[in-house]
Amino acid sequence: MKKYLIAGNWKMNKSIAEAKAFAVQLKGEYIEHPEQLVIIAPFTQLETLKKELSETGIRVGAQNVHYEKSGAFTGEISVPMLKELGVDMCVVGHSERREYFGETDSRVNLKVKALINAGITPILCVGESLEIREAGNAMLFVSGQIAEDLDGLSAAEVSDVVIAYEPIWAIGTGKTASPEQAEEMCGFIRGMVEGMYGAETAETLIIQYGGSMKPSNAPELLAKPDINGGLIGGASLEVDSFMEIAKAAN
Ligand code: 3PY
Repeated sequence: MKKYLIAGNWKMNKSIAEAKAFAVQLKGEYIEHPEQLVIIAPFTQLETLKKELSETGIRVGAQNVHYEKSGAFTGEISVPMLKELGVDMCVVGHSERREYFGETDSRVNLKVKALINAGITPILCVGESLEIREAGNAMLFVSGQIAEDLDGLSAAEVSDVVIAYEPIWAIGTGKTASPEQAEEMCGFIRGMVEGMYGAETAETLIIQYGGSMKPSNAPELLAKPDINGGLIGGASLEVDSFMEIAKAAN
């Protein structure tokens, strides 16, 4: 059976009360595969969401982490701090962090390693800008990101990583990659992982598409063989649209 992971990336949205209300409403839904769902929330909401969703099988993730365990890093949150809250997953290398906060591939690599060592699943985001795509270099660029971001990891460790392909030109622009464009890149990523880590790792790897996924385009995207789910921005903020996308994954 094809594996799916439907992740709602809330970005910098919602109060604690709003997060709780979302979780309460979500718990009222009939969810066939709760293990396929994860809410990626701001740090302030993680404890509430973990508590509210504890009996449901729905997982909770963070949007960023520091790779050092502790120290003089004002404003940062470490892997053990996430672990203490029972956080299951953590996004790393989202294009917004790369663009606005100077996140480099070498830092992404350190974060991926620190998360894997602690048993938290990294959702590693990669993706090209419009300029790079139009120059015909999208695959070259994405393969460079993946090679650096996964540098030094064993096949077993890579099996614990989720990769999210998020073309930058489809984030917050309302534009979505066509199902064919998304499948082409996700298939390319799987092929690359096969070349680096073997067929078994590549076959079981969860590769998500992200970038303006919504109820209207999710069924076609999620039907593609190499797309195992979505990293969903705006459409994950409401239970109804999040659930519509989740249902398209079955
Ligand atoms: C988007 O869909 O806008 C995202 O960036 C999801 O991570």
